[in-house]
Formats: sequence, structure tokens, C-alpha cells
Amino acid sequence: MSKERYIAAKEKWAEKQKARGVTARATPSRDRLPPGQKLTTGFPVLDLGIQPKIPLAEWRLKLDGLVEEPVALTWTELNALPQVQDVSDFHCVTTWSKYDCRWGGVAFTTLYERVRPKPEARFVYFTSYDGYSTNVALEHCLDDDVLIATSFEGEPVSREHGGPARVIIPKLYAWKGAKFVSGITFLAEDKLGFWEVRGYSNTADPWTEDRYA
Ligand SMILES: Nc1nc2c(c(=O)[nH]1)N[C@H]1C(S)=C(S)[C@@H](COP(=O)(O)O)O[C@H]1N2
Ligand SMILES: [Mo]
Repeated sequence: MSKERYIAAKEKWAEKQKARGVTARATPSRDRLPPGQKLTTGFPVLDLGIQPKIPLAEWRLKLDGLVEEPVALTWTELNALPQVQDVSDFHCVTTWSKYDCRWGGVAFTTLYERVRPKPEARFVYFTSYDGYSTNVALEHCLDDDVLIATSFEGEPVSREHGGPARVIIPKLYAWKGAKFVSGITFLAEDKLGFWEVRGYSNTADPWTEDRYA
């Protein structure tokens, strides 16, 4: 499917879901599977039809905006930062969830400390090598399970799953985690990302089925 048709189809799907009133349920589920989700054991791939190939020697992660120390980290520099692992569940807005994903990489808070955002910075805008973008309130990025992941289950993150580096924000629907991440910009005002301008929720909480704005 072409990129345009794929996006159009996904937008239409979102509209239909909204029309059917599945944006929220009266009683949120209290167990591990968020309401309206189905457990999968596989690992579906969702992208814009592009899986960019970035040679590691050319790869950069640019951190800029309202920060004291903007930086463009090389692959070597990213990997020289303290490394962490975290096991988390993955919830896609298209209703599949995957349990116990073991991600490894650099904690968002490590990058935060490195660039030292100014007090006015309250929002984060992520960009990617495939043209994708997404936005998240800074406070949600500062949970200790938010990672710039470079490994999955002990192996480098595959290209289809967003390698060499992708963002993981377990407490939000997975579209808030940019695959093929290339930039992290700290902003005073919120700026909507790729799916957010196309009707997806800005806050994206799986537990309240906060799917579409
Ligand atoms: N760069 C980029 N990041 C992205 C996407 C994308 O199309 N491009 N899709 C998002 C969506 S909708 C989901 S559900 C997850 C899917 O991750 P996966 O392909 O590893 O399952 O990545 C998110 N991050
Ligand atoms: Mo998704």
C-alpha cells in the first residue's frame, strides 16, 4: 500500500472507531490488559511504509530547543552514556498489546540531565528519520521507564522495529514512542505530532482508552 493510502486508511479507521463510540468505556479495566485491548504474542510492525536505513557512522540524535547544552549525539556517544534495561508492556492504539518487552538503552532522564532543559521547557517534540513526529508532555517523559531503546530482548533493535534507536514510553499508547528517532526538541508550547494532527489523542492514556481527540 502506498504511504498516502495507508495514512488515509488509518485516518478512516480512527473516524469509524470514534463514530462507533469506542473512544472510552464506562468502566476501565483494572487488570493488566487495558480496556479494549487484545493480547498478542507476536510483534506487529507499524510504520509509514518507510524503514529508513541510517549507517551508524552518520546517525545522530539531536537534542535542542529550550536547553542549556544542545547536542547532536553520535552513536558512540549515545552508547557511552549509562545503560539501563526495563521490562514493560506495549499498547498499540489499534488494540493490540504485548507484555514483557525487555528494552535496553539510555534513560530519557539521562539525556535530560545532559542537555539541562530550561525551566520554561514543558513539552517534548520527537522527530524521526522517516518523517514521523510525536509530542509528549515533559512530565511523562521523566518516568524512569522512558527509554531511548537500542536493544530489544538483548539484541539490537531491528530496523522494522525502529532501530538503531527508538523511544519507549510504556505508560502511553505506542504511537507516542518514535521509532528511528532523530531529534528531541524541548518546547514551552505544545506542538502536535504526525498522528496528533490527524485526530489521535494528545494525551494517549491506554487505561482510559484515550485514543482519539
Ligand atoms: N518513526 C516512527 N515511529 C513510530 C511509528 C512510525 O510510523 N514511524 N509508528 C508508531 C506506532 S502507531 C506504533 S503502534 C509503534 C509501533 O512499533 P512497532 O512497529 O515496533 O510495533 O511505533 C510508533 N512509532
Ligand atoms: Mo500504533
